[in-house]
Amino acid sequence: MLKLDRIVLREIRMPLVNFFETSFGRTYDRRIVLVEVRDHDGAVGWGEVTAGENPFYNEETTDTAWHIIKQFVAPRVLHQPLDSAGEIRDRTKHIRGHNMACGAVETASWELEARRAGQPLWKYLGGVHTEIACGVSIGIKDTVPDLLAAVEKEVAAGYQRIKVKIKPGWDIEVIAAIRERFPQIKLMADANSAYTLADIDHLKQFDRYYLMMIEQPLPYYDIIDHAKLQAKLDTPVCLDECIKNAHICEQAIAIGAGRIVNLKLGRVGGFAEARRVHDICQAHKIPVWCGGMLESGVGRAHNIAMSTLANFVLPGDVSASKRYWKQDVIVPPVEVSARGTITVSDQPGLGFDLDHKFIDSITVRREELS
Ligand code: OSB
Ligand code: MG
Repeated sequence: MLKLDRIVLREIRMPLVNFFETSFGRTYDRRIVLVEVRDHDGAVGWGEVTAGENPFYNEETTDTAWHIIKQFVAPRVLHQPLDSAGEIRDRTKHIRGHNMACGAVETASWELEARRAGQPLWKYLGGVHTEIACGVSIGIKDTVPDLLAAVEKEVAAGYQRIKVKIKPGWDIEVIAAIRERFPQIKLMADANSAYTLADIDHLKQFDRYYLMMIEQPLPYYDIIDHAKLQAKLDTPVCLDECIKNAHICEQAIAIGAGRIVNLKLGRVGGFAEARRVHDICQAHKIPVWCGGMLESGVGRAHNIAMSTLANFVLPGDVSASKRYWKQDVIVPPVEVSARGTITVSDQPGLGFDLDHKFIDSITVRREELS
């Protein structure tokens, strides 16, 4: 039984240590909504809205998430007897889109339940891996030498796989330059929907560089063109933006739209749906890995927990706090070993302590919903 009697929304501001650029733009500062849920016994759980500041990755933003949670999610989950956090996705299903807003309340509620059960969240979710493999996502840089230096630094730090962002004009030559310098590394490219099927001959050139995969080359609303592209490419296609739920995932697999799935907790609306996507992929022998959305420590801790599920078999975009933040909102920050792994914590819930004083100091807006 789960009965929530309060949701606290906080917007925090966190400057990134380095700007992060994708095919849809550059980010310097994050505006993140943290969600704290409390049940009628006073147990607490924390979640993070993984939406960006602008509606460029998907339709959501920091501000739309605040609005959706306050006006539509909170009234559907507060003071209602729920079997468990696993029911929240269904309770908010009638909200079209806005999975990240719904997911923040859902993941916070799972964290609350895990704490109440005295279990680490990863165990509570059914996770099996106790050490997870980490890669990094490197944004578009001003110059190729800047990018090569960034790759060099992350390889030296021990990260197991390097992902670079690409877009038209920053693609084949860039990958060729990385391959020339680093012939052995596990390398992949993420286009964030910057191409269309008309670019098929251009994209074919990636096959020369034995990439692990190319991520979301085509539009965010498409799976059919991805299937046409995959049929022509040797490089495996990995789907990110278009996998919004288990149903679409099943259809994408059925038509051969890709061979790998980047699973993002917020994009699918929380842990319950993420586990369904995970299970479908596992049943079809499609490997999954955990994507990132430049999360603060709260979202990062949730990503670590999710990555312990059995079919997370490829290195994820879950990396050390210090790559993003001078100071993180959790203690200790997320740290990555010299062999590019994160060892899970045995502490109940998130597995990290929240730095409440620091969170208060960077909070620009706070609202209690009850
Ligand atoms: O497509 O995976 C993506 C960041 C913001 C929006 C979309 C994406 C990303 C990343 C960053 O690749 C992953 C991370 O380091 O958090
Ligand atoms: Mg992506």
